[in-house]
Amino acid sequence: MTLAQAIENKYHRGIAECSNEEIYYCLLEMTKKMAEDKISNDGKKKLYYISAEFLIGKLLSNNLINLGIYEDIKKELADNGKAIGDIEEIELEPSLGNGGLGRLAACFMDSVATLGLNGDGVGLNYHYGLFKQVFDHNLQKETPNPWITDESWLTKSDISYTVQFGGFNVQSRLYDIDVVGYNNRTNRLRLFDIESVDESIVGDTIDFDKDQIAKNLTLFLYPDDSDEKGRLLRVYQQYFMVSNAARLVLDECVAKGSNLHDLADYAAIQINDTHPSMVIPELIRLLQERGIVMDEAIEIVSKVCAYTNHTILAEALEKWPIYFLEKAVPQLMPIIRELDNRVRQKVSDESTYIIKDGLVHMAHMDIHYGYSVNGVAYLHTEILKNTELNNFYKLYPERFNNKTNGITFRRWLMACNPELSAMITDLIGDGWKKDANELEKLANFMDDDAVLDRLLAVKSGKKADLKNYLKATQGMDIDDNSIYDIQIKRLHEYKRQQMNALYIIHKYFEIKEGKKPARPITLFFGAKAAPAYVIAKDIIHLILCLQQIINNDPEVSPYLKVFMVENYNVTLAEKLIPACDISEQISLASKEASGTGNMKFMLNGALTLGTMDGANVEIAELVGEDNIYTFGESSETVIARYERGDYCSKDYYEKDAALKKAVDFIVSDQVMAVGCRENLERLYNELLNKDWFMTFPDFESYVATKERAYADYEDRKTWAKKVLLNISKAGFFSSDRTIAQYNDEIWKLN
Ligand code: NBY
Repeated sequence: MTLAQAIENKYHRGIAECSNEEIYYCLLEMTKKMAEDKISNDGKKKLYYISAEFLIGKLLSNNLINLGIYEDIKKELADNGKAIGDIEEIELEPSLGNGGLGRLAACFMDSVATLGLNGDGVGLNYHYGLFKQVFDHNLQKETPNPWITDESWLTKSDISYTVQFGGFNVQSRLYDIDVVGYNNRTNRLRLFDIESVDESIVGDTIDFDKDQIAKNLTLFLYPDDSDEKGRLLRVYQQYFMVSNAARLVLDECVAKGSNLHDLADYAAIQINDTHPSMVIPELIRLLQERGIVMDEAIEIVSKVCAYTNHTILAEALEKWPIYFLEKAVPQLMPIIRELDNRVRQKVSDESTYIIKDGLVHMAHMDIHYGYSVNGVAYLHTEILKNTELNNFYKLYPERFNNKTNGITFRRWLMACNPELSAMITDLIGDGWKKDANELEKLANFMDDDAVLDRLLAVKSGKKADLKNYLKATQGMDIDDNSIYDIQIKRLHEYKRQQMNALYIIHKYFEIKEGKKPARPITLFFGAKAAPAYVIAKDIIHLILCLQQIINNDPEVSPYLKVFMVENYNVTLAEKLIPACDISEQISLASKEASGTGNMKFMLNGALTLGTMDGANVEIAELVGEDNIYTFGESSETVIARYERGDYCSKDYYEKDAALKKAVDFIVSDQVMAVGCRENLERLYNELLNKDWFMTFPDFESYVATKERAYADYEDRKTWAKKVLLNISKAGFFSSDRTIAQYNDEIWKLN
């Protein structure tokens, strides 16, 4: 059916006579129907990817592309005076995740379907998602982010379970979102909700009554965990997620013919970080309820569950107090104790026990009772094996494996950068869309001036698009002749947005002193800080203060501008990434497990400025040192310094005059005039007395390397060659490759 026919059927009018909203809802209906025709449950074994987050982004364009009708629809709309970009604006972005982990889950679901594998994602249907970020007096404020409308991608199913908590029950309801593979099957994202959810307990802020579990359970993702009630609510959420997931798995497998003893032939469960870890004891409990004895239940579950680790930051490896679990999910504690006792009987290394000092270590349970443990980039997995999880590696070396992350090229190139996609297809055909390694063929054009010129022209076009978009949506005045230097990711000290901010101050002084850059520079930031993460919010405050000071300084702003976009999300990433020249990946070496933004930027023709951390290491290896800007201390140096525990940031501050000047500016009268003393002083003191993420030792090499990148930018032809080389090597980072490896080595679906 054409769009015109669908519109005629629905509204009895032509496309040109419809509002953008009417067209959007018609397209929604049409694509949903087409997608649903491709759902099946074939293949004996099925993957269940359980995750607290699926940061799926808007779905319209993505689904049109994957159904193969994007170009036709775009043309039909254009013929009727409508722009597909305007229709996209109607859709609200689902706010079901917060950063890399959630976006990875979304890319993975796309690739699972695209590879024709039978696999669903299982998670929660948060009504207000994370939060909507607004800036007020240079501070982040959090407001609810509703995204569910009457007609949406969600389809209500007839699946519902009674979930038992200590002292009360709730009734669940499953909603599905289609996951449309590229020219392939449709899988589903299965999002559980509570029937008794009550949106009305939320007002204008993200505060709500945390005691009313039966009303609030699925309202927010990661409710504020700065107090005990917030943390307890997360335990309720996690159990609700996995209890529903476990029952869905068992019901589907039984329906397909499993006698449960052979569950591992029917299901593979991937535990995405520790948030779904309770699925292990819950499955054991449910198998026992269905007549299987404990010994065998444990054995079955250990053949079904596999665990992915996404971080080596200790604070993210969840440990729940026993009394939390006793209160929220008392039925699980006897099983967790039994699992711990079995470990104690066979293992002498106490550091691996599940229960220690009144805490339940979720990752320990995953590793002892799962059949696979994977890290998300080569370096990260090595650190897990040799340092962080070394005691477990010694017990189970065969369980450890690496799966370097990937991204879906459908969303992160075809949808967000049709101009570059078209250029690539003109040069090498469209085989790269199914086999990303074909991008290597671009290397044949390294000395073709016309190709290099077109590449630069495509980039200029995307920079102009971004300028126009941010002018229209956020009132920003951007010079598109400037270098676009972009850092977009969650705000965390280890990611070191503060180091970039110190560079900006340094540059500001240089310009004031008459040292003007060869070309204007625009520094972009996009980041949300967790509501209770005080220093992260202080860093946002500093960046916004710098934005105000610098952009309004007539001496400096022709050469340097700073823009922190408000409410950074997938939709904004899709606009920012294609426009980027320099991709900031400057985490403290050893701390960024992988990063996936780094891959998206590379694919879209930005050069990486980064430390040898996470997947940056693999990018550097692929492109060679001339085509990436790396700097800073190695992960070995950093890990050794942490072990010695002798880092003193003040020593660096005293030694490096430029650094000292930049740090002191944070508490200068000039910044105080636009900012809050409390926040700025706190940040200043944190850097001077702690600087846990060691920005000071890397500052000098960061400045020098960034300057080198800016200088290189002026040789446009050499720059274009570096860009082309980066794109040609990006194929490795397709999530199709990652998922093929998960399947070959972990899930083994046929
Ligand atoms: O996972 C990220 C890593 O930082 C990044 O390096 C990696 O590329 C990505 C995909 O593997 N981790 C991440 O996004 N983690 C979280 O968002 C997160 C959220 C909540 C909690 C822990 C981690 N939590 O404990 O509540």
